[in-house]
Amino acid sequence: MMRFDIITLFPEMVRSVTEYGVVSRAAEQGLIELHCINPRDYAMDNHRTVDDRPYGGGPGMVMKADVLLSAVRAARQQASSSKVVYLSPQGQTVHQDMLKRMSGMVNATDEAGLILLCGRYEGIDERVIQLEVDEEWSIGDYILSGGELGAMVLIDALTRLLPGALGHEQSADQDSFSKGLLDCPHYTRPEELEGLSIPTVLKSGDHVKIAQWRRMQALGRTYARRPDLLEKRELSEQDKTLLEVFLRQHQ
Ligand code: 9D3
Repeated sequence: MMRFDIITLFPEMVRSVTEYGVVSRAAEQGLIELHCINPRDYAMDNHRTVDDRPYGGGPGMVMKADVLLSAVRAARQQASSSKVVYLSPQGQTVHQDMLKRMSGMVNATDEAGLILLCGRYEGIDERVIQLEVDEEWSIGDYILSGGELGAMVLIDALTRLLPGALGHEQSADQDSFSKGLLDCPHYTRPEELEGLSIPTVLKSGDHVKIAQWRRMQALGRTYARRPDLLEKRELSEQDKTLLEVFLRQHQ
């Protein structure tokens, strides 16, 4: 079981990630557990204030340091073997391989989990990071309004990696990204759509040829669209030949 403790001012937003599809089924099966901690519940004043003005001035507000620290420590008490991950634009960009490493740890120990700290406003007091944050992660180079969508992305991507989360016919390491390549094209009925037919090999019934064709498409599309993914790996002789055939056919 993988446990997620999410520190957020918008718990209902984060919980909605468990309402659909793969993540919903995983939650029903008990493969994951979500616990939300709302910093507002740790605010001490009558107005339950969770933000304050930044020292040094400037626009925007900062999440109140003492309130957030109490919330993080409460989460740590409930989930003592979890790492605290702060979602922020300053973090290291999340990639599939770090998620695999993380899910591998959980699968091995069955007790690890994540405390996902979601910021709002301009961010959180730096001292909370110093005192309680183990890792700082970003989900990509674009600007979000807060950490919740980042936390939901992590919950979705990590849940898919847990044994039993995906249906029997699929598996996490059939996913194209875990092979480090983009996926091949997919087709279903009808056989002709507005004059467009399907590649004949897919109707040949020759499963070796079909697998070769799919591999060739994956290699060709990765070369054309994401050459950075190919530069990181060494292609086998067979993959090199398949890519050459693809490039000859597509010149
Ligand atoms: C426009 C505000 N910016 C001032 C220079 C800084 C800023 C503060 C807070 C930008 C974004 C945010 C909120 N973002 C997140 O909490 C966040 C995030 C993101 O924005 N991009 C990618 N990954 C993440 S994870 C959390």
